Amino acid sequence: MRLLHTADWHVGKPLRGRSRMDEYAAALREVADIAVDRRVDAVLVAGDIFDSPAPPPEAEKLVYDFLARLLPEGIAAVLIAGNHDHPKKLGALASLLEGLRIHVRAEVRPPAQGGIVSLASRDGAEEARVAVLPFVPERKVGDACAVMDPEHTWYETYSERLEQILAELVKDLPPSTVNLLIGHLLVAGSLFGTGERKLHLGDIYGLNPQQLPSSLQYIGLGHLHRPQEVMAPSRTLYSGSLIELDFGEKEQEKRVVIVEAKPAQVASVEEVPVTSGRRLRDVEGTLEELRHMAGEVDDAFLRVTVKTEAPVPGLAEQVKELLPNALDVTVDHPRDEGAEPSEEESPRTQLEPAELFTRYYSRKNGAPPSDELKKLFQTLYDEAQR
Ligand SMILES: [Mn+2]
Repeated sequence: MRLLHTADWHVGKPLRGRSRMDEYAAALREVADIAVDRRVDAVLVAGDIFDSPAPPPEAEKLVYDFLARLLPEGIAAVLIAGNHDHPKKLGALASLLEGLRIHVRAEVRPPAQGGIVSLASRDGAEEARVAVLPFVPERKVGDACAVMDPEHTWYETYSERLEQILAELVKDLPPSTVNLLIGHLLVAGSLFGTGERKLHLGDIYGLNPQQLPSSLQYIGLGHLHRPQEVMAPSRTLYSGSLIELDFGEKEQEKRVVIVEAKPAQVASVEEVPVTSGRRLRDVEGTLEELRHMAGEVDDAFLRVTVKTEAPVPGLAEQVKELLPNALDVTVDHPRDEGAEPSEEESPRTQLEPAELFTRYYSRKNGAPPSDELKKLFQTLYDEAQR
């Protein structure tokens, strides 16, 4: 069996007010192309299909168009709900889609009632069983614990419950089929963001890798947006998200996982890059340096720090004109912290408001206000006094 594992599409999520629908459309086309080119038997989507419980119609259209593209190719699909998906909404079309070999699983179910999805390969010669673990809300376990246990045991109880659910799901899988799991959950020891920081159980509601089933050919996870392999008894990967969804994901290469699996063997995996999303970048420099950079940032969304010796009115606006994809502009200039006279020398209560304003402005911006600004302050102050 050949499968394509993807997750965390978050279709519809804007970035600082900018729509990214064209990027989601392009990325989903790219994934469908990969599925068709590689002749996979099924696409597995491990949760967070939509970004919001009430996704915009454009987002729904992109997802259903993606699924429609698989139909004539004979590619099946299994989709589970993540914490961002509304389980009832995602599940609304489930029985209709089931007949099209599109298996939507929005809530946890026992094996015989949808918890295990049986898939035949395109040629009908092979069979896979996919155990599904949609996101289990922390509070569902937490509420029950809250009445009896101290809070630190909640994490433990959550992981124990998930371990029990998983064991129950996979216990009767036959050794003659390709056995897989897709789940939307956190695994301790995984990396998140762009650094080397790892998640630890006790800080998160999740599982230790050893609590995942050990008898499967492959486990495809969703929830963490950074693609990575998890050191677990069965071969386990987070596919990561499709595009860099926010600046916490900058510099992450996005991808999907092609899984090649045979019964009773560890699956082999190949990670295929997905490059449709725009890059997210932090850039820094003087206005002059940024001007030179303008040609080489392509269409990346930018977080800009502009360096200046002293405050320049309208600097952020100038940067945004220069770099239209700057979503965030921070002005950075040296501040003279020691400039403020001590309280003893001149208690604030003895100073004129205009003088207080001048000191405040100087401390905040590293330079005194212009005469024009001082005059404006005085005018406003006088008006307010009337
Ligand atoms: Mn997610």
